[in-house]
Amino acid sequence: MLYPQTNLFRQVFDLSGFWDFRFDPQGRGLDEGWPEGLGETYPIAVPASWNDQFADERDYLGPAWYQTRFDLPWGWEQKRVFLRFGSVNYLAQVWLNGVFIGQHEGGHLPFEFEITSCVQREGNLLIVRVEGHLAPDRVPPGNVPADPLDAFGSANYPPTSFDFFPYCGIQRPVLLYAVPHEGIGDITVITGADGTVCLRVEASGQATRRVTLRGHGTNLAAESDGGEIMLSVPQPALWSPETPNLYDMTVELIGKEGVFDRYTLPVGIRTIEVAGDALLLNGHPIVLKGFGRHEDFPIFGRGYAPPVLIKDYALMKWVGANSFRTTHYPYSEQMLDLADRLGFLVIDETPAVGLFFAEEGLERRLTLCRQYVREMIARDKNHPSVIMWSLANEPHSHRPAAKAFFRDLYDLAKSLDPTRPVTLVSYLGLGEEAFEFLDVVCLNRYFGWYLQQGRLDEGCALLDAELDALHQKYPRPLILTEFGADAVAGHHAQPPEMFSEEYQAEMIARYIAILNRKPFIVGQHVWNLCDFKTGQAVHRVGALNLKGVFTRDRRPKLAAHRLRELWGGL
Ligand code: GCB
Repeated sequence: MLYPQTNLFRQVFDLSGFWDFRFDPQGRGLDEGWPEGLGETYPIAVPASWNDQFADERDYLGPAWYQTRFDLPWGWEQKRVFLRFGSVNYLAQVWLNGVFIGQHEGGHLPFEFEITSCVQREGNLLIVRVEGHLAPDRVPPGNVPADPLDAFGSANYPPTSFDFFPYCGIQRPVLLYAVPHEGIGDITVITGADGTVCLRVEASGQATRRVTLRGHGTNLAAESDGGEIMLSVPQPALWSPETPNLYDMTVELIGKEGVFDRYTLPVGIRTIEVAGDALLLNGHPIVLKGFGRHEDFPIFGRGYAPPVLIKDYALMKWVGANSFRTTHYPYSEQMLDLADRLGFLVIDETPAVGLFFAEEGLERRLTLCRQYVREMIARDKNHPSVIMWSLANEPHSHRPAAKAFFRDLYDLAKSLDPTRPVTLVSYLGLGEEAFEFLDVVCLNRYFGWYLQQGRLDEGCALLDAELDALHQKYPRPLILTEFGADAVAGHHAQPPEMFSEEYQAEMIARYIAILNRKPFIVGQHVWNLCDFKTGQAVHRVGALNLKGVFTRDRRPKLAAHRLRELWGGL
């Protein structure tokens, strides 16, 4: 799926701004004809979650309705016109000029509708109904009934099956874009460390495909009438965190009258593979140092907030990190563009967090997970920064159905992208049977926090032993994808005790010392880069998870300084 762009043949128009908004707690909108106009409304900023924009309604999860009007830019009558949503959480239903044009389930991934036949030159009325209820047969699930098999159920409020606030609304940009009637549909780029760049271009219409690749002293071109196109870059400037070299690639379609469509994208030449216990980037072992994170900021909620992205990269670089996981859903496309430019290694994760495997709703959850795997890979396959797909975070895999569920998703991911390792992130450890076929073992651990509370010696000894046991059972690279402790900024204790900055810093440093001793550990991701908003629960003071090494407004705690020493950000 290509991100819309503007050039001689294509054009993008961003509908971000203040839209009209209306809550619909009684669910009257459909009966009262709101698809044709909302009547009385209040202004709302788009994109941004709705929850923190008003004085009340923080916990209201929908339905709610959005409305905006637009005219077509000049010259678009000759084009195909699409409407594209970057992310709407959770269920979106869309009407244009009173006509229902489609719906999409699941946040954090883009969807689009062709509107060529129903868009007017002037006075278009766009209406979006959004609904974010938590339900056991949605992914991620919510309102999950207690399960006697694994003592799991939703206990917090709102009743999520995950530990972050279920922000709702239009959270990423809504774009209107125009492309030629015949043109480039999709591009897939696969690179080799020897400098081969292999391209698949999907296009409609009779055309020659011309590809040019420029940068780092190279200026190559190739043409083809279909099928794959191969380029070979002599002495390639490979992409890596230390040298995030990108080439400019341009794909053009040429017909009888000349060029009639063009698309440009940055290309990083690199390989990623698992070999024995190692994770190899361009044939060399790498160790991921970084974080789990959240798209989370006061007032914006989970809304796209460009300065926060820049700040978070600056903080990660300051600490010496080279990597992050898109916990627990795919991040904005802009975040990945920046990862390509700035040299970060990304584990890209689907929104499948907190899955459970009771019979009821299972088929539906699997269907949704398949959809997310497809949509994520279609969106992110061309980013050199993305080095691994994560199918899920902390599934409650106690029932036998879990293994077949993940086998299905693993095979799907591999069939769509045979070039990247596929994993899932587990808290079960030895009991996670999907590790039998996954390429990399990813584990979250909080010994010395949720267990062995206040007893770091005991916790660290357990961690040490478990990592070895896990590696013996599943001999492949292992990443500790989460570890950390809550710390109230400004709370200090000597000797360290839980919730003090000292305890958090010491726990993280002691974990890292253990990880550094084990050659099969190829990654250490601290939970979390920043404090973030959660639902209400006794263990979430102020409805915040305080495991950030930075506060929610991005100020360092002691642990950030300690990490900087350990990871060489100094
Ligand atoms: C986990 C989850 C993460 C939570 C974290 C915690 O294992 O993957 O979503 O926020 O623990 O702090 O409890």
